[in-house]
Amino acid sequence: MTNIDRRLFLAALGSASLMAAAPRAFAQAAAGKVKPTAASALIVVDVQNCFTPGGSLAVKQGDEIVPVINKIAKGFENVVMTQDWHTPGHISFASAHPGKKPFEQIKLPYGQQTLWPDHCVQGTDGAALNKDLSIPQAQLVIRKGFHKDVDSYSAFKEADRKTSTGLAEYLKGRGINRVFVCGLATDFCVAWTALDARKAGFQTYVIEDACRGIDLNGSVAKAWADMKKAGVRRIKSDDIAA
Ligand code: VGL
Ligand code: ZN
Repeated sequence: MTNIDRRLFLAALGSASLMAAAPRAFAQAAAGKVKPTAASALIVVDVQNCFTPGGSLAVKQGDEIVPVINKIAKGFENVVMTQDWHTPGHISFASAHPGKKPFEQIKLPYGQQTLWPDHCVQGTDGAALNKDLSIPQAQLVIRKGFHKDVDSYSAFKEADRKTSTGLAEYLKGRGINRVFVCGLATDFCVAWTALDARKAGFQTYVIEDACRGIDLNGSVAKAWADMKKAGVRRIKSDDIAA
């Protein structure tokens, strides 16, 4: 048999006996679904009360991702969650800068900083994880943004772009080489986490229907463009094999 013959033969086999024998497995392979393994981790970013409707920095429809994430998480042995965890009077709060309003920008020693309403203050109800998240196997909750003078959108590196949260080291130490990122908000903590995951050498997927964005001046479109350029793979929850 030539290679072409073999391919035709296999294609014929696939559409007949193989599909009849194992329709589900075949459908998944054919659709190119990605299957989480023991070397994969799901990173659930900032699904906290402040970021869902009713919260102080509410992301539109932020609560709609909770059932989607719960469903995806069932396929993952390894799950890490993050929690934005600011000091009172944190440098990222507009209230810490007299005369400034939320969503304005300022220049800080480490670069440009968007100012936010007070949110996710350590130990408050707003900083708690959404009560409907149901991921009992989650192994680690990594808190970030707890240095008063430095913000941290990324789960890996603080906004000074130097200080590590320890997450890359943790994941690598556990033999994980592929991460799937979801949560809030697409254009800030999710995108920065995905971009830093790429920089740290992880194969990186972002699950678009398990994220929602804030969208300041086109920041969601820009985040997707930056992620694409960095080699982040954009998928939907349906692309993950159960
Ligand atoms: C976030 C703004 C400020 C986020 C956190 O989780 O995306 N955004 N702090
Ligand atoms: Zn924050």
